[in-house]
Amino acid sequence: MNFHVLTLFPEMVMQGLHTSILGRAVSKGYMTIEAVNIRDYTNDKHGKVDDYTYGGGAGMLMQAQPVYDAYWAVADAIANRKAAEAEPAAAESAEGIQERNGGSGCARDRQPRVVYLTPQGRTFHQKMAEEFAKEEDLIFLCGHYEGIDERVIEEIVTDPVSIGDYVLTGGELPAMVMIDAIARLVPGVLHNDESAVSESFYHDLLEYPQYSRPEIWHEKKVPEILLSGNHAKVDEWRLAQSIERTKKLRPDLYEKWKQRSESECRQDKKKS
Ligand code: 6GU
Repeated sequence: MNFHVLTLFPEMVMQGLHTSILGRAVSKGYMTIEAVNIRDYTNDKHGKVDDYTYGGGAGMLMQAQPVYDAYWAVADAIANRKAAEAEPAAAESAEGIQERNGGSGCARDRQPRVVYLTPQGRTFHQKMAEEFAKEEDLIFLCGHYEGIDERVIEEIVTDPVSIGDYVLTGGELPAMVMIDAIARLVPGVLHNDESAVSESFYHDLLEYPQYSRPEIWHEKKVPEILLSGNHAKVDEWRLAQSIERTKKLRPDLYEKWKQRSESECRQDKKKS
């Protein structure tokens, strides 16, 4: 998986995403993260990337030209890489792939998805993370100031996404949130293959409580069943805890889970 982030603050994205688990995943080669500075692509001789909005109003808007050119630098690099992978000998001649949207070359199968971080987008959730995790390349477009000129958004964005109903100062943090959620689903990124599926939101249930040493802490004892060594009983207890927690803390998720398990139960009955 290759993450490409178009931003005015590349160092923020790179620092945030190269620590801990994601840092390890990058150095082991399970994924790449590149932050492209939109400012590097402006045609303005003073490096300007924003201007006042037509019609007036507070704040500055990111202009279309630098965003568009930064996008095409990334999209062309991806297309060239794919052409080189498909036919190593043709890598040189693939350099001129400039026919945008189409052309006869088989290497250019499809434009990569472009996620625009905006409070106006669809709200991000686990199922979307699972869908995005199937892509080979993902481009994230981070706006700042009052946003980006609508015309370039219309031309390049495939997926407007929000991370919740509150307002942030820019798209960098939301992009980092999304990349974290998507990256942990990429094979190899997490050490224990199990944990990607067993944690909260898999099957709409929250995770059960967990305990480590010591057995007694602040006069609180670890539940006896977890010390029993009976794996079937432990699994049963954990599922019951997950259900109870979800019902109490996230009644909305609990209803979803209940509906789903009831309908699965009916289907199983039909089959037998
Ligand atoms: Cl994706 N961007 C901004 N600026 N604010 C947000 C958001 C995104 N999602 C929630 N609030």
